[in-house]
Amino acid sequence: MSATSDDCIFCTIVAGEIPADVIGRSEHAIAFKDLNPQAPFHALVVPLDHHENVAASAAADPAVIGHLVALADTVARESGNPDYRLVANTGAAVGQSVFHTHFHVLGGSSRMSESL
Ligand code: DGP
Repeated sequence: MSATSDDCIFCTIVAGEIPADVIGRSEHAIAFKDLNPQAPFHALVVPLDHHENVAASAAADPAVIGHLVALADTVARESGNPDYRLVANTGAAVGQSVFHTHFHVLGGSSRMSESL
């Protein structure tokens, strides 16, 4: 377990070292718009602490998953998307490209969302 990872793009966003379109924060997590949106509303919710995927975060601190879901629900509702999908890719073979735990929050057309 480590709080941050030097070569992790989401750790640099959490640290404020590179810009992101931040739409929500909590004590444990941050939410920002995905750089490459796959749905009309596409945000990422990311824990402040670095782990490589949701399972690793859950193993280290099960409560963090609840914090992520709560923030996802808040930003989805605040953006006018009370109906949404959460996607957590786990492993490169299914498309995970950033190895810092995150949920995709997808609102709007479900057809577009299926590309994830
Ligand atoms: P995944 O493939 O599940 O690991 O999703 C990673 C997502 O992260 C992908 O949809 C693109 C997004 N992403 C990658 N780099 C950045 C970045 O620097 N800023 C933002 N806002 N999103 C990023």
